[in-house]
Amino acid sequence: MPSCLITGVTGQDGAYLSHFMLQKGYRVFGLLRRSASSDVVGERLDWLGIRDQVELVDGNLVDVSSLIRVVQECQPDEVYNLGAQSFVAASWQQPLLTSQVTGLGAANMLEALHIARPQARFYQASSSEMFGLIQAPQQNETTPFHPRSPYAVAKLYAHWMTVNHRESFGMHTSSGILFNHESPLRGIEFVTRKITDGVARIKLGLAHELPLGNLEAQRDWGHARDYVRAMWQMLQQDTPDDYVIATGRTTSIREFCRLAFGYAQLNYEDHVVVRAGLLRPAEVDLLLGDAGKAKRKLNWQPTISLEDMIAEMVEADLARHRARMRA
Ligand code: NDP
Ligand code: GDR
Repeated sequence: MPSCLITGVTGQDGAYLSHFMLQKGYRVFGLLRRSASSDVVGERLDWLGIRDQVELVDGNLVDVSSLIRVVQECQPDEVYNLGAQSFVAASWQQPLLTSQVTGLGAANMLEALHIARPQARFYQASSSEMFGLIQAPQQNETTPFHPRSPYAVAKLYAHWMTVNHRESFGMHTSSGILFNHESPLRGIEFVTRKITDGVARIKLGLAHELPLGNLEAQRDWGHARDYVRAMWQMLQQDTPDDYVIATGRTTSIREFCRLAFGYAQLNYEDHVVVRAGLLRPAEVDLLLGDAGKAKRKLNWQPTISLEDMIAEMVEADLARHRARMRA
């Protein structure tokens, strides 16, 4: 039975990837950092009905000794490094923590593998945020990077450490440069989920307003279910490499609002209010990915449209709030 270790297993992608890997017949280990609120840990795994099938092991990305121990214990064939302080806006408030977890954390995981299991295949969760102040209208693997936040700077370091372990030690390390991907399991602080949750609350009479920041930023949004498949596909290749994963369609936050409120027969203009406090010190105005390489080499393509994803997210948030109202 092949095995994998997933860091960030309690996050959006960790949950969907665990589900995907279990279906593929893997034994799935998930790195769990200690928390005082252990009763709510694993909510997303519960949502997907796989909480009991994922083997949780204690460790923290900032503690390399814990990673070495976990790797020695689990002897994984594949390691997916999804753990991060992943909220861009918070990275200006906590730049050093972000550097330690999102940047050095990846280096720690790579070193743990280098020491304890160099033959394991490694996936690094790189990000379209690394393109930042974009240097080409559509971004692919050859587009130069220009990070715009402490988060993106940390991701860029992790990305190059991944490339460097491949080039220096011949390790099978790949980096997926994933554009934004969402789902009903997206954290509530990210704009898509904040909007679909807001739509649900407004529709059910629990709120009237939805405060947002920059409505004109544009993102290339896909569905997390499609994107975790690409992670696995990358590690099945004989040769490790870097791949952009994106839909090739970009949409503004304003248009996302129009679609999400429209799905619930609401007009976003009646509810969305712009708050200056939610603007970022430096913005990434536009992201639009070209996943041509992934299509050619991995035969990967997205299958879920933005409209279908929005419908799924709004329905899930309506169901959550209805359940809370009944309780
Ligand atoms: P989430 O924010 O949902 O999940 C982050 C995960 O990292 C959580 O499981 C969290 O654990 C864990 N984590 C945080 N700090 C540590 C630590 N010190 N040690 C171990 N684990 C830690 O992120 P997503 O699932 O959305 O994203 C997965 C990865 O992909 C991240 O690295 C993100 O930066 C990257 N990415 C995401 C994209 C997206 O659009 N979703 C696009 C491109 C890249 P806990 O539950 O304890 O907080
Ligand atoms: P992003 O996602 O920064 O692209 O990073 P987020 O959803 O936070 O922001 C997207 C865009 O929406 C604008 N925006 C708001 N954002 C939030 N969170 N809240 C608001 O109220 C709001 N109003 C407008 C932002 O300014 C921004 O332009 C995500 C994360 O998952 C990263 O970890 C990942 O690497 C990238 O996607 C690709």
